[in-house]
Amino acid sequence: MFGKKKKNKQEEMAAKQAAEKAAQENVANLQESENQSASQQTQSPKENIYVMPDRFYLEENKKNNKKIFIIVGILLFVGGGTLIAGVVVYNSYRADAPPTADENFVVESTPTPTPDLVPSPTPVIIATPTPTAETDQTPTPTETPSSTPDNSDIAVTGSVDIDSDGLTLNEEKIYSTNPSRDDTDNDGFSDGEEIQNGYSPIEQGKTLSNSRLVEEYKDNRYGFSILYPTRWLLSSSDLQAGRDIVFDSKISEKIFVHALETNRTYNSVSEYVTENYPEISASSLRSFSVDEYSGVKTVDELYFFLSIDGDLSNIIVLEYKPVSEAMRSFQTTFLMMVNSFENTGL
Ligand SMILES: [Ca+2]
Ligand SMILES: [Ca+2]
Repeated sequence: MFGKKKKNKQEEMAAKQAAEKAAQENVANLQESENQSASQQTQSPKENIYVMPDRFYLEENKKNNKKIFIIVGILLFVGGGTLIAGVVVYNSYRADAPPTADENFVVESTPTPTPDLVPSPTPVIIATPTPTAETDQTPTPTETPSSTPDNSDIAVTGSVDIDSDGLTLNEEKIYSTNPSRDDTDNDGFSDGEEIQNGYSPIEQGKTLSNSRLVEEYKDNRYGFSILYPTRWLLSSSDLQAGRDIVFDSKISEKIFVHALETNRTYNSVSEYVTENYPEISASSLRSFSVDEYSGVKTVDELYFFLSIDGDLSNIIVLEYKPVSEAMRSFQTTFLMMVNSFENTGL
């Protein structure tokens, strides 16, 4: 009997323990379920936040897309409009500029001048050396004025004596005589005769030295004087042993007076000439004298060699250089100058 009771007690205890265990398990289950529900509760608000904004965002994006689309459309419309307007204006300008000609040729023709213009600087650079060549040539022109300008044509054409009075046209000009009248002052002597012998051909009974037609050159170093046309140019240059006086007609013909100091003794003027002027033959020399001077002249009357009283330490040479020996403009004038040659004394 007691065993049975014990057994029942044990069974009751076991049942109690089982019940307690079950209760604990329930509590644990409850807690677990509570935790789960709590976790579910904490997750659920997040889920709501994410889900709802997504829709909103989508709608907003749609709205933004719409806006962008409209703006782009407006921009395209405005841009396209201006582009079309620009094309229209450009075409109108192009239509105004070239008439009906092919535009392709017009466009091609415009670049062609540009290559032409590009080489043009190169000639300019080439042209710069040309001035230097001109400056190199400048001495040549400066030489021309120093000597008489070439009027040889005038000298030749003016060497004609139309009225046969002994004066050429060039001489009639410098003495103001009538080129078609042989005796301008009507005194019975021809114009050339009067000039050669020292008389004025335009005023009766007047000597040349008293007229305005000639000037007198006086040389105090060598003691002589000579007349020459007033319209001529006079220049002189000193030599190492002498002096050169140049009478320039300004039309390529000149008359020289060479006053020379001889450095050796000569027996005669002819000897001096043959030794110092090899181009002059002794047979062409003729004796000549004027005032106190005596000497020789060449037959063609281009040279006169003079000295005073056989004193051969000084010799005066009168020389005429015409453009051509056949056509001389101032032969009578040269003879006038020779005849006017005078010893003025030292
Ligand atoms: Ca004449
Ligand atoms: Ca006369």
